[in-house]
Amino acid sequence: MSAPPWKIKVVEPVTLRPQPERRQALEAAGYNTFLLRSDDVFVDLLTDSGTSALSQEQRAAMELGDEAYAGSRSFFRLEGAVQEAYGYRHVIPTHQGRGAEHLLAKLLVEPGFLVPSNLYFTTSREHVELLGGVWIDVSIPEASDPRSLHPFKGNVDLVALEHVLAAAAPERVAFVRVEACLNMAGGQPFSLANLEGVRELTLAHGVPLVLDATRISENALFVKEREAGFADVELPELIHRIADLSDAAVFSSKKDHFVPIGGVLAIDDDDLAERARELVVIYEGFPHYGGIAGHDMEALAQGIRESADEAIVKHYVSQSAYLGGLLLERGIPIVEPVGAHAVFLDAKRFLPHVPQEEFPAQALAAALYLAGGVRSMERGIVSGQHGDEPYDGLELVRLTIPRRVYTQEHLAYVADVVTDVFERRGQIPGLRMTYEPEHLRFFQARFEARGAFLEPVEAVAVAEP
Ligand code: P71
Repeated sequence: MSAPPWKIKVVEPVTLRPQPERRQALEAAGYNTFLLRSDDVFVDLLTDSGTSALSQEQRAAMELGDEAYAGSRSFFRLEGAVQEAYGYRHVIPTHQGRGAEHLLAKLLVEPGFLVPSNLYFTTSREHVELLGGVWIDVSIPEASDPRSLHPFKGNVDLVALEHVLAAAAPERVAFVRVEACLNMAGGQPFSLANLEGVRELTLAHGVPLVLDATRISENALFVKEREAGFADVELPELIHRIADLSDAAVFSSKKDHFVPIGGVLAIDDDDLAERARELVVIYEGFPHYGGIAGHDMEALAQGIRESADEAIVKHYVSQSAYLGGLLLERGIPIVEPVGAHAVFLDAKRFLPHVPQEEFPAQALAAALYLAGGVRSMERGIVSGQHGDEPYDGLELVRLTIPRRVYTQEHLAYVADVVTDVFERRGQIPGLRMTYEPEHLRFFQARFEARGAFLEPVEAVAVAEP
C-alpha cells in the first residue's frame, strides 16, 4: 500500500468496548449492524457513504457557503464543478443519491416500463419498482461469481441487453442503467469498451443511458490500469470520457465526492431537465439547493475536484487491495478481484454449514462485531431477496473503507479480527428473522441466533489495537 497523499489534522477518538458489552450491544441491535450505536463500534466499515474525511480545502470552502434560497452562488460553483468534471449540461442537487434516483424514476418510469441494469442497487431498484417499473438484470454472469477473476465484472452482457431492447417497444424502456464499480458485485468496474457497446445499443434503440456515477473515479482508475490503451490517459480525462457516453447520471456524492450529505442528478436533455426542476421543488427543495445547504454545495464542489485526483483515488483503492491481500494470504474466501471501495467476504464459503435461509452473511457480520468491534454490512439474502421469490444469489459481507479515514494499522487489525472469526467459524450458527419490515428490510430487520453464538471469550487471538 502506498503512503497516503494526505496527513491527519483532526482526529475522532474510538474505543473498543469489552466483549460482554459488545455482546449486549449486538443483542440489543437484533444482530443487525445497522442498528448498532456508532459509539459501540471500534472500526466502522459499514459503508463508505458519507463517512469520508473532508479536506481542509472543503472545510475552508464551507465558510463561503451562500445560504440564499434562490440564486445561491454556491449552487453556481457546484454547477460549474459538475459541468467541468463530467460535462453534463444541467445539474440538479439532491439531498443524497436516492433523492436523485427518486426524481429520475418519477421522470422516466411508468407501470410496466423496463429498466435493464448491470445487477441492481437496493435503493435504485426500489424507486423504479415503487412506480411499477420492471428491473431487468443484464450484468455478465461473472458478476455473480465471487471466484471469477474477470477484470471487468461490472460489464453489461451486451447480447442480453440487445435481446431486451429488441423485444420491447423503445418507449417501454424507461432507461438503461449502468453502475460504475458495481456495488453489489463487489465494487467491480465496467470497461470503456463495454460502455461504448451499451452506448451503441441505446442509440440504435432510442433509449436513454443513465449512469450511476457514484463511484466513477475508481471505475476510471481501473480502466486506466486494466484496459489496454488507457495507461497514459489522465484520470480527469478518463472520467469525462465515461460520462460523455451517457445521457444523464445520478451521483450519491457521499462516496467519491467526500461529503457527509448530498447527491446530484445531472442531465443533458433540456426538456428532461426542465421537468426535473419541476419535480425537485416538490420533493427536495428549490433547484438551487435541492435539499442541502449552501455550505454543503461548497464542500461538494471542492470534493468533485478532489475526486479526480489520481493520487487520492489510487491510494484509496490500494487500501481495499491491501486488506483483501491480507485475507487471501490467510485463505479467507473473498470476492476476487478486490473491488473499489470494500473487501467482500464470501459468506457461503466462509460459513458453509449455515444454509442461505438462515442468513449466513448477516450472522458473519454479527460475529465480526462481537469478535472485534468491527462493523460491516450484510449484502446477501437479507438485502437482495425480492418479496417471496427464492434467492440463491450472492451472500456477501462488505468491509467498506471510508475515504481518508483509517490507517494501515486499522486495516491490519480488521484482518486479524476476520482471521480470528474464520478460525472459530464453527461456533457461528444461523439466525432467525424476528422482525421483517416491508421495504428495504435489511435496514431495520431484527434477528436472533439459532444457538450459542461464538464462545464468550474476551481475549481473542488478535493483536490488541
Ligand atoms: C452504500 C450506499 C448507502 C446505502 C444505501 C442503501 C443501503 C445501504 C447503504 C448508496 C448508493 C450506491 C449506488 C451505487 C445509489 C446509492 C444511494 N450506497 N447508487 O453502498 O452505492 O445513494 O445512499 O446517497 O442515497 O453503503 P444514497
